[in-house]
Amino acid sequence: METKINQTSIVLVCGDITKETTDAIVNAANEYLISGGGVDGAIHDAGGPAIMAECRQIGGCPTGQAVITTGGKLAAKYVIHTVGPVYHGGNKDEAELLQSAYRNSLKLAREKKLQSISFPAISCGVYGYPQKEAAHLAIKICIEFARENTDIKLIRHILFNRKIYDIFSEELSKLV
Ligand code: AR6
Repeated sequence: METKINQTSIVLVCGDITKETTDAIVNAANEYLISGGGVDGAIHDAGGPAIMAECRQIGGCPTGQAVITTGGKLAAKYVIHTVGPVYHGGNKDEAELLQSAYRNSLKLAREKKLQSISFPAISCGVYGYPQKEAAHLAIKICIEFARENTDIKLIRHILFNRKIYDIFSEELSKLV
């Protein structure tokens, strides 16, 4: 599924983010930047140890913030590591922190003059965010960013299975 906001295409696909060829892929990391499971483990496995070495140098990343490393052996030149919130029921600023994770990743990509970026469904795995609400916020932030900034031409959301792809598609249809 695809839509265009100003000069930015927003695309949803089912797939594996480690195969993406956008300038950057986003990692759903943890605050310690220590490789865990899920998409984080897959990115470090595919990208090789250089990414972890850079993460150690950086030292950590607070929830809602983003940092950047090179892409190691990945096709993407950069990995933007962001930390989504752990979902604790919705009253712990989770929505604001999830939006910040998307917004700060996009800002970092813009600062680095990147033109394309791929996101996984941040916080939608181990961190337990309700997927429909997470999808709504993810798409909303990307649409807002595309309305205000024209430098990133392509934002891809890489959804790991059909179920979450359908959830993101429904939210995208509602928001455009
Ligand atoms: N490509 C795209 N999406 C993927 C891939 C992949 N290769 N692998 C998994 N997903 P999660 P979180 C999906 O748990 O909830 C890690 O241990 C997955 O199906 O990776 O933000 C970190 O170190 C789900 O829809 O991230 C943190 O400790 C989505 O990616 C913690 O997990 C996010 O699931 C972060 O948890």
